[in-house]
Amino acid sequence: MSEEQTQADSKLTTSKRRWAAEGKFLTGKISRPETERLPPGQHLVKNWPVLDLGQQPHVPLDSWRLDVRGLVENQTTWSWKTFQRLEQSKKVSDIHCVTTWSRYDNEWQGVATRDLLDLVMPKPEAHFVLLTSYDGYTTNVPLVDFAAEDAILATHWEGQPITREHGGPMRLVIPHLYFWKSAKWLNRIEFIASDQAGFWERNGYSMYGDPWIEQRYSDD
Ligand SMILES: Nc1nc2c(c(=O)[nH]1)N[C@H]1C(S)=C(S)[C@@H](COP(=O)(O)O)O[C@H]1N2
Ligand SMILES: [Mo]
Repeated sequence: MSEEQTQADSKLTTSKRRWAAEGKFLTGKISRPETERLPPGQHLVKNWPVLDLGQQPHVPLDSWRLDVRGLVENQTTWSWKTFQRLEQSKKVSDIHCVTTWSRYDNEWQGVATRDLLDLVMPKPEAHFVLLTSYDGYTTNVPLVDFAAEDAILATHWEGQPITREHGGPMRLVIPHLYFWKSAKWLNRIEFIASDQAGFWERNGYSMYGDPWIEQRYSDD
């Protein structure tokens, strides 16, 4: 059995595939971030649920790496030590999981994706980003969304190192898309010319994932 098949067999993964097939949670409403804070079909939580494929890799800091590859001027590998030397930013954002929970006012600290982009310099042909994590998870986003002003390669949440269950030592946060785009335990960022589906995107979920128009599933 492939690793992806093993991951895909967890109970939640099976349910999430079925929800995609049935269009579950779709309200047909549209709301706008300018006037409403909670996207359609979402409910607010105060705790922070853990969602993943069921394997939470332990990545010791001395073997942690971030590889940037593909269509960039400067392909780079950061170690934990060299990553800490990059400019540090703080961002506060709301997060929205496709399973319908949202959580407000999360304070993140780490490296703004824009600061990383300034260093690696995507080539003009680069239009999409494929993210790969230490648990084998993949997800895809357009480069412009990866480059959003509040997107961050986060090492801290509410002033504390991000715990292993939430994607530590480092995870991506792209708050304006459904949270499955925010890869935990991020290991590799590849810049590509045309869009390539990641794990959930091959399992019934949207290539883009805009919570404000309930873009949950593949054909929405
Ligand atoms: N590496 C990795 N990243 C992942 C996932 C995963 O299974 N593996 N799950 C995604 C999903 S579906 C969600 S909702 C969020 C959950 O993050 P949390 O567990 O910190 O709430 O992580 C996303 N990033
Ligand atoms: Mo999710």
